[in-house]
Amino acid sequence: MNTKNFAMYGVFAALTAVAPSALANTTYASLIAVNTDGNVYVEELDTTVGSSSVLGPTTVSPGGVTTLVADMNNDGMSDVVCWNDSSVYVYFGQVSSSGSALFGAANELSSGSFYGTKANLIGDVNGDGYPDLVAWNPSTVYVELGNGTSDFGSPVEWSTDTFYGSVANTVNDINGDGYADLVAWNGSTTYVETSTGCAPVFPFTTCNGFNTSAQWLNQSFSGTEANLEPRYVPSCYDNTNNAEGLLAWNSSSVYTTDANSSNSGFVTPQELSSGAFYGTQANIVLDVNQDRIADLVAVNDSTVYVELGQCSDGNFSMSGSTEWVTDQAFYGSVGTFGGLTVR
Ligand SMILES: [Ca+2]
Ligand SMILES: [Ca+2]
Ligand SMILES: [Ca+2]
Ligand SMILES: [Ca+2]
Repeated sequence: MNTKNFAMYGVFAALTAVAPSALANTTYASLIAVNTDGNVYVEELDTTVGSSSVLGPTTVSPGGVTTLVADMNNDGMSDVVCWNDSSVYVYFGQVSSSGSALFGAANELSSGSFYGTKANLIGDVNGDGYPDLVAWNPSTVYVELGNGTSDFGSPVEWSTDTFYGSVANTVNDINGDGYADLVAWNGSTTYVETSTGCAPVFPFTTCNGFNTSAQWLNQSFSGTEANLEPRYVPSCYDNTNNAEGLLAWNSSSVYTTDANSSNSGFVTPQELSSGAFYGTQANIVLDVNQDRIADLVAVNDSTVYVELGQCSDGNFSMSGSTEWVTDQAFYGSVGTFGGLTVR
């Protein structure tokens, strides 16, 4: 998982190498607040405790089905994805300077009926580097493969199994093969459908899309505050696999689990953080201080608390809770998301 994080920083390095003018730009770990009136604000977090900068608004049309934040075109800046039942729009993040918009004009990624009744998610299921749209129904999962910029084409059925979780449904690369997988969270069991990376052609003669489901964890694992499958879970640099893990956030504990060494199940969950620590508005995994170690961010109405991930002699721990932003009302009525912005 940290390999991907290193790769992310590698991309920034490459960009600055070929575009000297970009040296003036700074990347921020940011909170992105989307409101029902369409106004999107960005709060750029300082890498050390202190004041933060609130920018915006830029106006979008929030999705009738869901609104998400992801980097759809792989330029290192988060984009806002607004998902409706018959259209999906992206507003690409752009380098902002004083007076310029944080996000560009609406760009239609998908047209026609396309959404799931269980979950609507973004993940790179075919491993080409471009995030894809995943519409999850109780007994079908449809995918529109991303190309970064324009119309994603028609939805393709990647799974025809009855498969979903009663607590949460997420998509990320669980077994570290580069293809994002489906994870169904039930609270006392967790099941996975791994991706083959191959888009099936009806009637599934070419490949399976997602493999049939397998139980990966047979014990209680879910959070009352958030059930996340972050791009990377807090860990030290010497992770031996690239798989991404699960994070269950409760009001007074945060647990994580990760794929076992054979990538066939989850290891016994470990407690990352104990004691009361959660946000009433959002609970986010983000690298706030940009040391390539994931941190926990708890967003309240007017405060932001952070627990920094830290490594010592290969052992991982969380710092205590720190009030990172004080007396700054910042959250979105549609949602508050973590991301990267560039200014
Ligand atoms: Ca982007
Ligand atoms: Ca893809
Ligand atoms: Ca995978
Ligand atoms: Ca960090």
